[in-house]
Amino acid sequence: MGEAPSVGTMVFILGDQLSHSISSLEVFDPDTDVILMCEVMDEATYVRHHKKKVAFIFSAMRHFAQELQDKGFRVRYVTIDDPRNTGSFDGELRRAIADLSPTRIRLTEPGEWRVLEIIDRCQSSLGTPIEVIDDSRFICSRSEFADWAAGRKDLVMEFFYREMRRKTGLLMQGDQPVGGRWNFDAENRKPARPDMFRAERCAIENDAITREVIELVGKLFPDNFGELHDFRFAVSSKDASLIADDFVDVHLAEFGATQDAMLSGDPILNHSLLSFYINVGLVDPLDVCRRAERAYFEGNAPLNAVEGFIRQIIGWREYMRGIYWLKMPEYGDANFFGNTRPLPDFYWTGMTDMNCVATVVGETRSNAYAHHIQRLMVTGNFALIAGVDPKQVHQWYLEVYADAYEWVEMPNVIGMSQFADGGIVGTKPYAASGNYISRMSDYCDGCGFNVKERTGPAACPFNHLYWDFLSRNRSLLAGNRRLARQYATWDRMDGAVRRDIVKTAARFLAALHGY
Ligand code: FAD
Ligand code: DLZ
Ligand code: SF4
Repeated sequence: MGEAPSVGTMVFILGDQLSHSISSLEVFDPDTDVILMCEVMDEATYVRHHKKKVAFIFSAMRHFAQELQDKGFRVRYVTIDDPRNTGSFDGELRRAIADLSPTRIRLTEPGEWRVLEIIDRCQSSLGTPIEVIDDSRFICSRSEFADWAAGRKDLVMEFFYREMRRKTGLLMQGDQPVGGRWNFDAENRKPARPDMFRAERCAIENDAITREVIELVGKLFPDNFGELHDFRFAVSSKDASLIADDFVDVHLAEFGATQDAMLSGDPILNHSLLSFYINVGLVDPLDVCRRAERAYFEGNAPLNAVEGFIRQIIGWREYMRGIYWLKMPEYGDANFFGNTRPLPDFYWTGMTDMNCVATVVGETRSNAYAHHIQRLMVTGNFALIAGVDPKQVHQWYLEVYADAYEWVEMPNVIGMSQFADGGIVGTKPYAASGNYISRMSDYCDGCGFNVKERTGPAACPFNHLYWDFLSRNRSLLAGNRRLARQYATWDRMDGAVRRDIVKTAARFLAALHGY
């Protein structure tokens, strides 16, 4: 990486901007321009990320830098263990400016508010102009989302999704949805069965770069949550594309039917495992949607699966980003229920008799992954009905999942899962009793609690906490028409039973750290 004394534009590429088509590189001139990439302690420690998450990002960054160099681009790559590394984005920008004297800096807008603030501060302090440009990997720009949201009373995802279908033309016949309906979710709620179809996943071998990074992360972050062994992430766009192909060819057909199921010993089922790669830029979201659409038109996957998959990406994913940028920075402080309970220790240790929670935390520790329903209806649901401080819940999700970046994690946690935004993302809280988990999984079979009981020490905690949650938050939720049936059921219950439920929940919560 020989360095000439002065350059034209210095393109700053962040760890989640690993796309060859990233907008900051669109007008790159290999003769005069240089790329800056840096592994910095500030990013690696602003939360205590899962070890696999850090290893994945560093290895993917190093592979991307290598690919850029192979194209003949000049790259200044600063490793985390470089003794000259200042440990921060602004420090590395400052050092690179001192060494290279670029005339300007260009970068694609950062995904997170926090990083944009760092860049904004650099604008005034560095003395070199910084050009921040839109991230064209998203289908809907921040300003387009703001226009869509302007003047709307409710920001319902389903309507936004229809706009994205029209904009992309995905699964459209003229201006009508293929199959006559926009949404086939009703067909996507099949429970877990041990004999359900789950094909082998394609395996990725770690190369020398990845092995070196794994060792380094083990040394630098020994106390972070999570295990490093059995690291099987793709770290290049080539390998990530193989995973995308394998998903579309082999697993997509069953994706819809098993989307909400949970099964002991199988954390993946037919999920795509693509969020890591899409979020750092190794897989293009629109491209994988077009591949999925092709599978439908070629008769290789049913419409419910393909529509469901495409909706997650052009609907939910884009919508979450839009909400994040629309509502930040206040969004991070949202706490509709005023919850203050600390996050129980078992979110880290997995030491709880609740088999569902222990399973999901254990898989999260091993894989830095859990699928959507595990995140929403097990760990998220428990935190919600137990009244945990949403900020602590948010921080946990940001730390433990390898696909977690604040712009997508926060609206999923603060909004969808914890209803802390009071109903911007969701129309009602995703609170559920043990009955839901029992229906959708096999977790209850191996549990120390009884899912059929609502009161007493053996009762499934999700049962009494669910009713207790509704009861203690009645003044905030009673006006929600989607909860009218639940409140009517609560009111019909015998008074003694209701008192018993509240008492069982209080006892459980008082001893929470012992479970
Ligand atoms: P699949 O089930 O195969 O879905 C396909 C793709 O759709 C995903 O790869 C992802 O890109 C997209 N997608 C699906 N659901 C969502 C959603 N709700 N929001 C945004 N994109 C979605 N997703 C993240 O990428 N990062 C997070 O930090 C994150 N935190 C979450 C926290 C909670 C509490 C909840 C309920 C969901 C969270 N999600 C997050 C959304 C979703 O759970 C993950 O995207 C998904 O589990 C990733 O696994 P997959 O690639 O196998 O997804
Ligand atoms: C998440 C992360 C980590 C752990 N480390 C780095 C890093 O060392 N260098 C870098 O450029 N990016 C890293 N990232 C990703 C950034 O935090 C990411 O760009 C922001 O979260 C913005 O979305
Ligand atoms: Fe979870 Fe309750 Fe089932 Fe146990 S009985 S696995 S706590 S839902």
